[in-house]
Amino acid sequence: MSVPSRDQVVEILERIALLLELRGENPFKVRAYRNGARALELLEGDLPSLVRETGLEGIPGIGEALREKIGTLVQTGKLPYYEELRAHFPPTLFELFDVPGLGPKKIKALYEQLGVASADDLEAACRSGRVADLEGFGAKTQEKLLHALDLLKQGTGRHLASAAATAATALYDALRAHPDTIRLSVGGSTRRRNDTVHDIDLIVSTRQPAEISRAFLGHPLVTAVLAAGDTKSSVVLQDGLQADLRVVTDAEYPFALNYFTGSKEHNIVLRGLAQERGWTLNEYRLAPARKGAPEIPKIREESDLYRLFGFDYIEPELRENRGEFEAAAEGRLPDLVRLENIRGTFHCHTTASDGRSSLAEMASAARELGLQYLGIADHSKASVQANGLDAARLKRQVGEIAALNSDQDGFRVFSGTECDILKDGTLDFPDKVLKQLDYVVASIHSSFTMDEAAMTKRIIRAMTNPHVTMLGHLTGRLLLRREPYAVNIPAVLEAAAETGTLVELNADPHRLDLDWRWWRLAREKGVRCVINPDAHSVAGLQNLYFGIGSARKGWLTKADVVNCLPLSKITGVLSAKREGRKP
Ligand code: DGT
Ligand code: CA
Ligand code: ZN
Repeated sequence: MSVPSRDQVVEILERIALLLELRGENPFKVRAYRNGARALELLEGDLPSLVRETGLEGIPGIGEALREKIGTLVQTGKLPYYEELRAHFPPTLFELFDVPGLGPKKIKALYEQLGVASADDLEAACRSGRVADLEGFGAKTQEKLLHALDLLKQGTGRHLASAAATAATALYDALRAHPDTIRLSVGGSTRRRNDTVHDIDLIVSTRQPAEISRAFLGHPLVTAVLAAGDTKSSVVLQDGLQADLRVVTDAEYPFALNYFTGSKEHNIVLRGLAQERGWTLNEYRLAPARKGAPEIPKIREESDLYRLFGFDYIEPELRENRGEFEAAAEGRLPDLVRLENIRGTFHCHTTASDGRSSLAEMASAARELGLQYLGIADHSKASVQANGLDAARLKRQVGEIAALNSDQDGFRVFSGTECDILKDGTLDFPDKVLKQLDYVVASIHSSFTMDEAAMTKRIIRAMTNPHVTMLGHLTGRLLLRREPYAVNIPAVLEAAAETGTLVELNADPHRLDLDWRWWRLAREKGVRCVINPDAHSVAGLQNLYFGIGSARKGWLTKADVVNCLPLSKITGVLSAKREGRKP
């Protein structure tokens, strides 16, 4: 059984509310589900343990009927009440939930007044202009919806790395525990730590292929079987992710692992090198292709394969045919940064703005993770939608942080802000406010549609402020949802190097911004990276894992990432720009 995450339970409650509304049920009942969803979002602690220990008793906003349903969901992974309710509607209706800008109210209007029950219906209705005529919509909304649908289509079948990682880990753990598994690995784009994933690949070696395949097909995450065989099985998981399992003998394993890790471009180069020597390389073996071909030594591991061709071991993240072979041949592959190297992090939110965990909770969670420092950067006042802090509230927070630090030893909380960059490139706080902080993250949260020259100028102007320590999520992209805004990235990197501004690798799996492809250029220009989780809760600190994946894909080492520095060294980095030094 797989335990649904809190977000999934919240989403199901939202869906129940909408379905009840569409069925014309009692508005109080509808509201009970919506309120329940809100209450659950705000609840602190781990949901399954809360259910186990308290049965969710006595929580405002969650009545008895809801308690029971949430309990069933959390304990069994299923809710018959919801399944039954859902059966009354076209299954495509839920596609509308994935369209950015559509909430339950708008979905109800579209469904009831225009009969829109799928993403395709919505597109047709927008194209015919009927959506604009609906009350509460208008031409502008219609246009935005069309654009959102377009983005969704491009992303069809792709999933965030975080969704893939969760599912891949569950499948991996189940197969790892199987007595017939010899060797096992996740492969494909998940192993290469790409930011989005089409499907999950798993590679296993065994003497009992039928047993292993049966275990895979029977996994509770599996909702449909696309193919079932002794060498390859394909399934669809909850959330629509697809997963492929390749079952091989242990002798074949290093070849299968290497092939199904990819990338395709990387594989093609290796296969070409094999051909040059008179061998053929495929997913099962390396074999002589002609008489008199050189003898092939025993290959037990992937590293043996690389060594055979004169390469150092190439980490999966680098296997994109972007120079890794040349570097591996010359012994100059970077020693990639690892999660354990991170000593602290910046750009975290608390309940003071739009976070869900308090300052004290964030600090103790960071400590528990073994970090030496944590930077708090709540939103500034221009981000009204995120309950941004004004100067007075910020000042109070600085006081709270000072008090918190007074009884910590060896751990420090830094006071910062995620300060909005206004339209003209000035900052949302005057220098006299920024000066009181340990550091400043400057980010764009408004006026996304400027042209490239104006946007570039805006960002560069913000970086010339000596108090701006780091630039937050440089392009503003939301993976699979929102394109980056138009900005000249090399020019911004140039200015970052010149002004001594750090550039964030925002580790939120929705962002992973700046994209991994830019970090080699950034490094060449002398820009230093800071990996930030943009955490909005204690759980959000785990985002660091995804940031590390992108940093590794970007060839970054521990020395390139400032938050690998210990507490004793990081303070000097934070104050460098203000003091006219390079960080
Ligand atoms: P994605 O799209 O996120 O699933 O990306 P991958 O890289 O996981 O791609 P996938 O699942 O289609 O295939 C897994 C690996 O198998 C891929 O990284 C390289 C290998 N592969 C797949 N098709 C080909 C091919 O036509 N030629 C070669 N040389 N390798 C292939
Ligand atoms: Ca794949
Ligand atoms: Zn932000």
